[in-house]
Amino acid sequence: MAFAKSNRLPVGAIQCDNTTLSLLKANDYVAKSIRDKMQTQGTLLINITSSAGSGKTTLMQETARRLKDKIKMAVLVGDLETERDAIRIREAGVPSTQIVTNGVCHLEAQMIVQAFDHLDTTGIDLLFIENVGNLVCPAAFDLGEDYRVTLLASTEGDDKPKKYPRMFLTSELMLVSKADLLPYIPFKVEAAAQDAREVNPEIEVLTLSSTTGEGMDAWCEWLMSRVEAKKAELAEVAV
Ligand SMILES: Nc1nc2c(ncn2[C@@H]2O[C@H](COP(=O)(O)OP(=O)(O)OP(=O)(O)O)[C@@H](O)[C@H]2O)c(=O)[nH]1
Ligand SMILES: [Mg+2]
Repeated sequence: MAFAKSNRLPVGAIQCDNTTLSLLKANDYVAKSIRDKMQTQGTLLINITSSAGSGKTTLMQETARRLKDKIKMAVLVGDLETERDAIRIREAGVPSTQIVTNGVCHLEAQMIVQAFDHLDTTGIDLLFIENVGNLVCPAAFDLGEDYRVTLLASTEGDDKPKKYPRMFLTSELMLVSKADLLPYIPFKVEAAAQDAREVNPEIEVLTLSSTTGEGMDAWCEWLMSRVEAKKAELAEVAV
């Protein structure tokens, strides 16, 4: 019986994954190319995810103010519309390029590659990607990052890690943000941390406030130790 046209292969053809059938598989190939580029440059790449309004851009601004004189930092930031977040981050003193997704609810690896045409990452020690604000679809797309860091604001409720498990399963660090509001709302950090660890036993948890600066030193130390580790990897490869 003859095969359907879509299944016919010429004799001797190279067998490859049919990426046209799988968006996520295609995304993985592009993500690998980003990971390889960052590895070659010794750039630490961090994907920042959270619900809308959990404090990602404010955290980028405060992190920039603390680290911009110590290391070279840059931020790619995704939103459905407007350049507002990139403008805020540039005002904090680091290069930032806005990726406008025109309604797409997450960033994809191919969008990051396109953004590289507008942001030169050569010599950058720490590149952040601020993802589109939601805990659902950004979880599925690898952007070639070394670490995924998810903010959970105290105002969102401590029940979210179990309700949006994939995001917490794929994150290395959960940041409980807006800690300055904890005295006023019924959010239990330990309950959120326990749920996150039940989803992902490896996840680390830090609590911070970009407004008061509480926990910012521990966050910056977490970052700097990983920037140094990435540089050490590069030096090892060069030997
Ligand atoms: N009380 C308090 N408010 C904060 C803190 N961090 C951010 N905010 C406020 O929360 C609101 C949203 O902050 P953004 O940094 O814009 O949040 P975002 O996650 O970047 O938002 P999207 O990019 O739209 O998803 C702003 O009004 C901030 O001033 C914090 O640590 N404490
Ligand atoms: Mg933002």
